[in-house]
Amino acid sequence: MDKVGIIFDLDGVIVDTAKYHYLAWKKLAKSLGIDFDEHMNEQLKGVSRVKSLEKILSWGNQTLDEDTFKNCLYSKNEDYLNYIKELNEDEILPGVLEVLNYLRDKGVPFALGSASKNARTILKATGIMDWFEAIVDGNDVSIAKPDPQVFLIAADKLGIEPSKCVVFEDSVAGIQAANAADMLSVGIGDQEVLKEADYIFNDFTEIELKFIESIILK
Ligand code: B16
Ligand code: MG
Repeated sequence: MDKVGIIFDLDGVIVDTAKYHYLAWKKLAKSLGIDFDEHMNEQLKGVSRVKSLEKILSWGNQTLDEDTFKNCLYSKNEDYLNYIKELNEDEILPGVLEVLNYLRDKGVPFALGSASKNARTILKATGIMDWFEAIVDGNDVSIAKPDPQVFLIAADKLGIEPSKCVVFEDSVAGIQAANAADMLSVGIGDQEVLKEADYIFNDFTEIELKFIESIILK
């Protein structure tokens, strides 16, 4: 049997930082006079910072000059960093540590595959950075999800064939990226939103260890 590798998305999968991205984007959109709701936010999950701002501007039929665009990115990130400045291990989502500990016990390697340029800050703050065999984040990729690049680099760093990797994701773009990488996709969140995933759970507390066992033995 070939070895299996697991790749975890970060925001919305390991930690509930997706809500802070939402609040920071909402504030920025408001400052530009653009309405922004949770349905729009769903389309930004897993999407890079630059692409997210481009989408918000297109929804508001607006364009910005280069400097203002950069200032908006900066101020959104400052707000986001402000929200996460007191982040600690208590914000790891329920059920996640049980799964990570199980994988560690079984010697199954796992990697991070996140679009966020703040991923390392978050992993450090939550104390689980060293648990990951490989970390691939927004600083390492040139093409954002739904392109499979982030997960393919993670598989390569783990030294495991893409078809033997399993991805846990909360975003539509991330599920599409995992599917495009020929990986098994596990959606964490709403059934309707993540319908392209191979398996879907509301959250990690719904995932039984026998499911994890079944995917690592596949
Ligand atoms: P940053 P993930 C993604 O992280 C978020 O889902 C998305 O909302 C965010 O815009 C993107 O990271 C970039 O984040 O501004 O911190 O670089 O879900 O792929 O872990
Ligand atoms: Mg995510």
